[in-house]
Amino acid sequence: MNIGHNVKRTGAEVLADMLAGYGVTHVFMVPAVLRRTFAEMERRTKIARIHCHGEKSAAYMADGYARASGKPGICMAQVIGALNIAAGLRDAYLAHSPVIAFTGGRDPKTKFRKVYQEVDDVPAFEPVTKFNATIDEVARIPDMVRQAFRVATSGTPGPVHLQFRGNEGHIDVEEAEMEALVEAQFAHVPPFRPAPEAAHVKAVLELLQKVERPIFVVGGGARASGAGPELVALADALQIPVATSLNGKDCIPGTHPLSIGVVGTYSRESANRAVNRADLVCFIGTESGGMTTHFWAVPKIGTPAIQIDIEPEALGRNYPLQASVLGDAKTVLAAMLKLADRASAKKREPWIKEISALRAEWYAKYKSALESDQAPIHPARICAELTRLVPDDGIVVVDTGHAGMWMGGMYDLRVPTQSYMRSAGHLGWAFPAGLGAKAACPDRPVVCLTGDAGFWYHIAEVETAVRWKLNSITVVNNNGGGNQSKRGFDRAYGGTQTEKARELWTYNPMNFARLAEDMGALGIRVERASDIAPALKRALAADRPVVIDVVSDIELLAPTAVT
Ligand SMILES: Cc1ncc(C[n+]2csc(CCOP(=O)(O)OP(=O)(O)O)c2C)c(N)n1
Ligand SMILES: [Mg+2]
Repeated sequence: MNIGHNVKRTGAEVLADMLAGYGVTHVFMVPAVLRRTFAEMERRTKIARIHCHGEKSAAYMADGYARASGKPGICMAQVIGALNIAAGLRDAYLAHSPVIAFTGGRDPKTKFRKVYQEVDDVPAFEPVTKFNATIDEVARIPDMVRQAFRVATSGTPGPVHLQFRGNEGHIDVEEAEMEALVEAQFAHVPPFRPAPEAAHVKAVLELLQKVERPIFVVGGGARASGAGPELVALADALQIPVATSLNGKDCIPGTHPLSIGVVGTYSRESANRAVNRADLVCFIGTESGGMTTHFWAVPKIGTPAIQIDIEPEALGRNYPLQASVLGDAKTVLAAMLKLADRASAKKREPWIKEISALRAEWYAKYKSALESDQAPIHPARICAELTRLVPDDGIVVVDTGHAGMWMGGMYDLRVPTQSYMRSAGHLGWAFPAGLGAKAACPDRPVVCLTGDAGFWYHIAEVETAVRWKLNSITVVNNNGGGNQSKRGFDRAYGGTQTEKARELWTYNPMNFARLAEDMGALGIRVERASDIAPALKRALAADRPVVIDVVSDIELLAPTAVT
């Protein structure tokens, strides 16, 4: 595929030109890898080379960049950092985020001779990538990099790993007859919008229109497709309520009367109740995995189901289906909307009344928590303040554990222009991912919510944020420990854990505002609930990265899923 022009170019020149050609604005890395490429980037491109404090956070930044922009995020490490990068790809893999990792790797001339720092890293990338390959000849850079972008973005998106020959990937200094090739279509998700079969659209629509209590369960596939507007239009037209997975939360604002919340394990009670009362569940762009279905209890296996997905293997994986549609979510929903029989909505009036009641019940049940002015602060109040104050173009980035539970359940997006991204399971993901999101979308406010245990993981990246003016706002729900572990240790001790057991999940008290200030960020310590709003307003107006350290109640546990 490489077209020779009798002009030799180095791998570094070609790689730098290709990345720029694909619209890459930032790469995230720890040296030393592809050094010549970095020199060429400086000479030939405007790409920012974000030098991080660890390869895992570099991978998380690339992931946040990708999820915020839909463009592949690039991270890099030399051979000794390769497994740190692999560890960081796991969340991107679970969340179907198009991250491309470049690492240095073994040279055939010296392998098996105990070369400094080397092990065979390639197998470790196998379970966390869609495509895991080596570049052993410099002339292969153009076609392999094109393939990396193609795989990362197409179908169900996901991570790709390319290992460049040489401890530091220094194959890039070699020359070959080759040119930089760019396929702009694969510079973003989705590169294709496969149209559905008309008969399948009709079948699914007929089933939805016939029943009285249908519900949409919408996931990250709909998010990647940008299907939110079509989803909301179809829900409105047919009067079908919408629950989302955590990954699909920003497909519909929480303020919409048909939005019933996040369903599954880290969920909102009203969503689980609604899904379990439905007479037909329509999965859209969701794997119907354990987290979204609370381990297949919501809905119960056997509930009539239909499914829309871009990946044929996903259709029917966990629930036997009455009908299914293969295609891009946005395209499929637009096709359904065109054919929708609005008159069929009438029979769902009682169902929609029930949905409204479930919504109202939920807000009434948690009103006191959402409005609590207790000290130490109630985490639900943090969520409510964020609902109120995240700007209309804000990107909210949320860690896992209790952060994911509180925000998944208690935070509402107010308008369709807000975005929501969450860790797919890794504690510590959110803060660096928020920096990546800010790199990708410098004009949008980025507000991250993390627990203190989550923040500790990559706290050094505050310095990176300051150095690169990645002015995100990080709200730390600081309760002095990883209190999601509290329930688990109570169980392990057969009821109530010993006082000594707290050493397993608590830390020394810490003032993160002060630490952040020392690294050059704006640090704001908040000890009273009424001070959260002024702190957020100040943060939104600041021209520095901000850490808001909210002192919260270690005894408060997020509500668990109902079935
Ligand atoms: C990489 C990784 N290791 C361990 C865990 C398990 N885990 C989930 S939540 C949690 C503690 C969370 O503590 P913190 O971030 O302070 O939030 P809190 O529960 O205190 O609100 C741990 C250790 C995980 N999710 N990811
Ligand atoms: Mg904590």
